[in-house]
Amino acid sequence: MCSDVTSVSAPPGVPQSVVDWVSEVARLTQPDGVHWCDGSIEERDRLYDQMVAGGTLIKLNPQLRPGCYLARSLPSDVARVEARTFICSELESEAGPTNNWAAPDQMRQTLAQVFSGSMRGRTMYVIPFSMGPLGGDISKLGIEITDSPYVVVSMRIMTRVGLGPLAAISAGQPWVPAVHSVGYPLVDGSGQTRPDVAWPCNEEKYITHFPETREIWSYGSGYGGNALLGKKCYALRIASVLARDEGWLAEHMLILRITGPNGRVFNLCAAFPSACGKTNLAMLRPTIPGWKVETVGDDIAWMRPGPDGRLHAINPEAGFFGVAPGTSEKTNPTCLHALSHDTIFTNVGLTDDGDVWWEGMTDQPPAHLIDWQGQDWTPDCGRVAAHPNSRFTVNAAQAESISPNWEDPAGVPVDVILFGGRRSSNVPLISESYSWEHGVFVGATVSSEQTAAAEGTVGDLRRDPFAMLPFCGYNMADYWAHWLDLGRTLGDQAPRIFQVNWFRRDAEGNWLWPGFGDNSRPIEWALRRISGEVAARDVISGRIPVPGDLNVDGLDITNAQLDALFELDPKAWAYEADLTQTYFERFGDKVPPALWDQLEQLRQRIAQTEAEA
Ligand code: GTP
Ligand code: SPV
Ligand code: MN
Repeated sequence: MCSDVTSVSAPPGVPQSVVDWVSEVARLTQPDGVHWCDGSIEERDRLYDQMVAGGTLIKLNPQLRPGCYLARSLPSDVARVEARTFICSELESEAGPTNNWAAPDQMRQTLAQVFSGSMRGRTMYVIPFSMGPLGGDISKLGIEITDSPYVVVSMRIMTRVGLGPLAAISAGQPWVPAVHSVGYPLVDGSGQTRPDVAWPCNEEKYITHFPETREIWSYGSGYGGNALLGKKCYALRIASVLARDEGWLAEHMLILRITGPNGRVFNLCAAFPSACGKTNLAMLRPTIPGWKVETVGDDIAWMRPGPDGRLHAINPEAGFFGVAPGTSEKTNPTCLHALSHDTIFTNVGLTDDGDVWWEGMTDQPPAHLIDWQGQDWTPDCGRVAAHPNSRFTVNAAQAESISPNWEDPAGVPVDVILFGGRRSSNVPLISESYSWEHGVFVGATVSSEQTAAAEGTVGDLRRDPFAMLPFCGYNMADYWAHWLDLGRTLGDQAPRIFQVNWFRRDAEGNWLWPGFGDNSRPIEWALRRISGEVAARDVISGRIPVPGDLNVDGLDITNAQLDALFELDPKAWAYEADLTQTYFERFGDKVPPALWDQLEQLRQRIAQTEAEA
């Protein structure tokens, strides 16, 4: 058992403050030993072998998926747990009405209890990591302590881990501490042992953030954003607080680079809620000639005003933790190809020849496979083969679309920002915001149909401002004010803002828009707007294409369908405006006056449209 400082045996040069923190966590959690991760391939392969031997991972057929593994989690641990996610600021008002708040002192007591002895019988891994290219001006450091080897190998794909980040920390750079335990000790307080299980976790879960002291403590889950603490916990919840204090933005956005037919390059960021198409858009293959797309990031953007006065974005991550179902040669070939080797799959189906399969991967499902819960599966068995939130973990460099600029520490200058969500009605295919303030209003009022990325009822419409509902580390209304402030700083150098909706349906429930590669078409229109090449029509939601300007060449779409994609019903919009008012009222006097003003202007546009009808 690890009860004294010396047994932590840190590598040479690690500052005493780091050693003290690791020792303190070891004293609390009482692991059998401490392993400082160096990030090497040997270390990774040792952990893979160990997890295969222990049943956590299944090695896939090396002929079909070299370097690939399958993990199956427990059915109770398949997604982020928003109800168990807490912002522990000193003041409840700091967390705001959209976050679960807990008093920091009280949460510390709870954590001290649940973490006490939680790593008994296990190894405690210390993972130094960098979010963003190591040493970059926008990048930041952290150390995750975890008792899950699955987390170690996943963090190695998703972030930059090991000796480089440890050296930067040792040189005195600031870092964020993040402690994770699956909460399944193998030895109890009286020394009784129990065998390990394939997916250790605990029914009791706490995903906690301390914004004032910039700490993360996560207990009870081994899955995704609950456990890979560099991702949502650090790069969004804690980073959004840092960003507010330091004048930048930490966003739930993909980043892509588009080169137009005349060689002009645009950089685009887009915020869509979880499982609403960021990974797909990040690897867009345009169906219109002359446009080329490169991927910079698929989930998170850190954006800062640069020396040129423009907003510059980096992808703080190094990998993709993406939704598997629906990924196919038709929808996202680039992504599918990236998954051909060196990928960890979680909760997908296992075919009889040792490959993976999920709903939507092929038109013809395999005749038999083992489903995500380890049971025999046939196409007619009435169950899904892959969990709807099953995911792949893959290094970003494996995408053939990855941009040569993706690791530029200075980031890429952002020309355009999209806000979107899943809306079967009301929200048009694309519309341009009238101003930065209007764009912030559009971002603040995004609502979207719930997906399987978190617990809850799939399909329920919920507000998801800036796609940040589960990820903003402070009061959402203050976050809106921060966006407005940043707009004033950027002035006429600010990116142009558009709202998009790929998910509109007709009366029979069919998609009105083909989506995927064809999303290049509305984006082309947005870029032509920025270049001043096309006019627009001013409508309720913003500026939409003049008929004929949206490129639908070669597309099998009727004029009636196009009209339906842009239909704006003033009555439905008036109803939504009322809902927005009620929504804003939840934030009391924190709502920036500029957003109330935007609501008033929206109501005027609705009234004007009704009067003209
Ligand atoms: P997180 O990783 O949870 O933040 O999600 P994400 O936004 O990266 O989601 P992703 O790109 O993985 O999309 C998830 C789902 O959206 C998949 O089932 C896709 O098939 C579906 N999807 C993506 N783009 C489109 C589109 O243009 N049209 C339609 N109809 N579905 C889409
Ligand atoms: C999301 O839910 O938005 C994700 C997956 O990107 S997770 O990392 O689990 O948060
Ligand atoms: Mn996400």
